[in-house]
Amino acid sequence: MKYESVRATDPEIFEVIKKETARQEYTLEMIASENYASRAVLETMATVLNNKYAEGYPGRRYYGGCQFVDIAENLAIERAKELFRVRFVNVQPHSGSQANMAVYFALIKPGDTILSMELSHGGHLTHGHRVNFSGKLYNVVHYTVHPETERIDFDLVRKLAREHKPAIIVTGYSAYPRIIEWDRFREIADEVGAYVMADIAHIAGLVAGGVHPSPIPYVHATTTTTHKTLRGPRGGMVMTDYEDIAKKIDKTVFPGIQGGPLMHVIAAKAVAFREALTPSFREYAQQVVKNAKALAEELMRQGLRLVSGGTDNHLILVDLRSIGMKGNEAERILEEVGITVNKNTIPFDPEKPTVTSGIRIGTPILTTRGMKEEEMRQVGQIIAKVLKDASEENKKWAKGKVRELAEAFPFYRDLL
Ligand code: DSN
Repeated sequence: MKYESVRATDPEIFEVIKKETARQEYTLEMIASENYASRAVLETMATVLNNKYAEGYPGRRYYGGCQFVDIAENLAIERAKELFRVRFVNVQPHSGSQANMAVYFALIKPGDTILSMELSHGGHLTHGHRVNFSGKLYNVVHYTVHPETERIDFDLVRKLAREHKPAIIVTGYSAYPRIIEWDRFREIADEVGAYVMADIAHIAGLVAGGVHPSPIPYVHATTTTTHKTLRGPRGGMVMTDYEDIAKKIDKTVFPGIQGGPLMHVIAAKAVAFREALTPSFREYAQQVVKNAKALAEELMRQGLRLVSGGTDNHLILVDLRSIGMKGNEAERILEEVGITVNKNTIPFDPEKPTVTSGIRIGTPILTTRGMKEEEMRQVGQIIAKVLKDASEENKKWAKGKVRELAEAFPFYRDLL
């Protein structure tokens, strides 16, 4: 039996762990921002490294006894540098939001203008949404995708940049299925004297694996989470090739916005980066994209319209108006049959964010489980069939097919 101590101390939480492990094992998780971390990453987080205070940076801490956690943080930094071919890395941000906060606080002042993608077109709350600190502290101007191509509207980005003279242009998205042309952002930023920040939280694993161009040579600062396509522990990171910016970011992360770093998580980041430096991770990243393309093709073959007509990365945005359905309804039906996705606004969505006209589907987890194009075609058929006709008979069939696929690709079975 796993987790004996939790069971003895807290049977209720033990039950939660057991049920969530079974849920992840026996359903098809297709939330584009999630992944299944390796056993080594999970084990590292459940260690005594959790106990250590280490405010400061390796060799410059405010506490004694940091000699071993210093090794862990230095390993995380050096591996991240190698993985992303970058000169300076801060591995302490607790999350992607804090990584983004660190860049804003380091580079721009309250009241300055941020030029970023509209949330409903694939942006992120921390890219200036009014309910987020970024929208409250800064003047925010949004660009969108082009209404016809549904790809970044660079003419609009240039026009808005010239008009509003932003202090920073933000790129990198949470629901954009296409390659991002970093050089075009830098060209516009240089024209108006702005910084460029790339938030690669979603595609970090694809960048590391060489299947999406890296923003590092083009932007002033790159932020990421470490748990999405990168497949590490839940956390954030900031990277830059500029020494002066790196110094400002270090001071902003600590003591500016955070206290003690999560040393167990930083050590797990080091483990994940070591895994990501292997040839098998490059194969994984390639397969994530191949799988997304195979799934996209099948969904389109079944008559579902995809935003921008397909995908270049790990995610697909389905425009459910093509089958007369709303995002919240589709999310519920798919969850009922064991496929987890999230409702998502599509560009120029007429529906509220709690309803939406779309769903976002990602392939990182199924690829981690070992599934390939053939399984993606089957998943596409299941999704299309139940969404087009959610009859009891179809749902029963879909549940059976989902269970069969999940059982054929075990991942956390021995933890049950
Ligand atoms: N929650 C993440 C996502 O799902 O894309 C973004 O923070």
